Amino acid sequence: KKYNVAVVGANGAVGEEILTILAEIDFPLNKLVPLASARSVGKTVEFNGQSLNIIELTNDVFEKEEIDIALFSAGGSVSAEFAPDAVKAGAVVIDNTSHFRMDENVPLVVPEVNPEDIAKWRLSGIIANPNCSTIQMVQTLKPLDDAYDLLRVDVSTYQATSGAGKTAMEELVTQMQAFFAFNLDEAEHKAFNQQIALNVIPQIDVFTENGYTKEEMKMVNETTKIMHKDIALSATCVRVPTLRGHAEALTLTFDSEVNATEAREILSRAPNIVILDKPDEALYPMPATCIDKNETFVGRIRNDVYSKNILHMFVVADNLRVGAATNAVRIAQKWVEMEGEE
Ligand code: 11C
Repeated sequence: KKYNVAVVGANGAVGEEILTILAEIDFPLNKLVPLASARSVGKTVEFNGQSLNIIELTNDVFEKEEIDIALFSAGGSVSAEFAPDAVKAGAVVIDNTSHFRMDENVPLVVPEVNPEDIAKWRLSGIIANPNCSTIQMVQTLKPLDDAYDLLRVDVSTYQATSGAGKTAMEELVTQMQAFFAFNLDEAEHKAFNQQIALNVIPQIDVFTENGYTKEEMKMVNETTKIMHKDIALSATCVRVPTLRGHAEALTLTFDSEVNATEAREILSRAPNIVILDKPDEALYPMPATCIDKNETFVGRIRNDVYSKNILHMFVVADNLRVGAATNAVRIAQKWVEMEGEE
């Protein structure tokens, strides 16, 4: 069978990546329908060497276009309004926003970690894609939890501007240009509430009552849901002046003794993980080397100096791909596989 696939937010930072990945892989596609708001009608998107006209996102477009799979990445309020229309039209929705993630009738899936949860899609017609910083982390946690029983995660992130969309990337570039024109002090900031050029901002999203930001609490709550386990987790999420690629420093506490060499071995066999860990050759993961890649890169794996049950490591992935588009497309591929078996 071949499928009619809609991409909602097709000209956004994640939407464009979804189109690129669908063209790169052998997805059983009958037609691709790029959808966006009325503002984008008249624009085109590139798909597989062709220019496709953007079609307006309306309540009845999913039915009209006979959509089987709808990939949403146009913001939570757009998903809230239009995902039910797609479901009503018979499509499975794979939603990249945070809107439905913690809904108990919506599976939250990272295919390398909990692919079996995709089978619950019929409860609501929706499968949620986790937050970018959660995805690369749980891909790394899962094989280590299986081996050593993970108790606690302490994570600090170094998140790229593209996590906040195209305009946020532009804001960094514009501020750097202002710096070279000697007027950075006068440069505007809208996407971030502080200057991002030549700075780091220890705030992503708004603060909640407990002193953590929403981004930090997403990492806590989403990890528990995906891994089906109450792992103690504390996150400090930080925006850094890069364009693409989120980095994370992880401190992992296990119920048993761990050995960094053995952990490296285990991770090297894990799906879609690549080890870059030769410190004497200055080989470790960095945002600049993970752009456009569909794997998660892990390095600096080392034992704690004081406790035999603690490991430290550094994890980097392309937030627009692994953290969003690639994960969504991998969910779609698994869903197609499961549908084929029914
Ligand atoms: C960022 N992680 O880097 C955020 C963006 O819940 O899908 C992703 C927001 C989300 O700014």
